[in-house]
Amino acid sequence: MGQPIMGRHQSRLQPLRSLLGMFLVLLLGMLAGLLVDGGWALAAGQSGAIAPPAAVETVTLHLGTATGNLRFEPDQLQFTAGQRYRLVLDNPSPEKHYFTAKDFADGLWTQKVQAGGVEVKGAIHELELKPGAIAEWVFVPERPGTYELHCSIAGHAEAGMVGQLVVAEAV
Ligand SMILES: [Cu+2]
Repeated sequence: MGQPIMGRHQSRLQPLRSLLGMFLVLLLGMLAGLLVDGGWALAAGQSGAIAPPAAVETVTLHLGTATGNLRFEPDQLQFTAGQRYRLVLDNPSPEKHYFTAKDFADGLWTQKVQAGGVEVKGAIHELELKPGAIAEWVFVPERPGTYELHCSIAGHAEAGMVGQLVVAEAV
């Protein structure tokens, strides 16, 4: 009596298992899709060259604060030469600010800058961010050193809107 019942149970479980398997495959596919949309596509750049997702490190910098403080948060960023970065700049403050770091920008290779649906390519020395703006800058620092960063709006650097960008030697 017992054997046929077990057999029936097994055959009922079989389709369930393959359904579970399909779900797993779907989930994995979705995760892979997310990875491609997130890091991989950004790393691919204009040439279409595919770089592995791990090659891009995201760093976030706030220009000003929501309460109107004139400072960068954080006020020091660390990079390593030869590593690809996606620097996400945003302005949570009620006024316009600049990311100005000419020497830093001279010593790197910019892949692209993206903001407000517009993608800019080529050399970048300064970025202006209006209140609420977000920009993404993908680049590779090439020259180790310590570089100064400031906001070039009159009075802002003097009020403390300065920072340091440190590029360490390639490992
Ligand atoms: Cu400013």
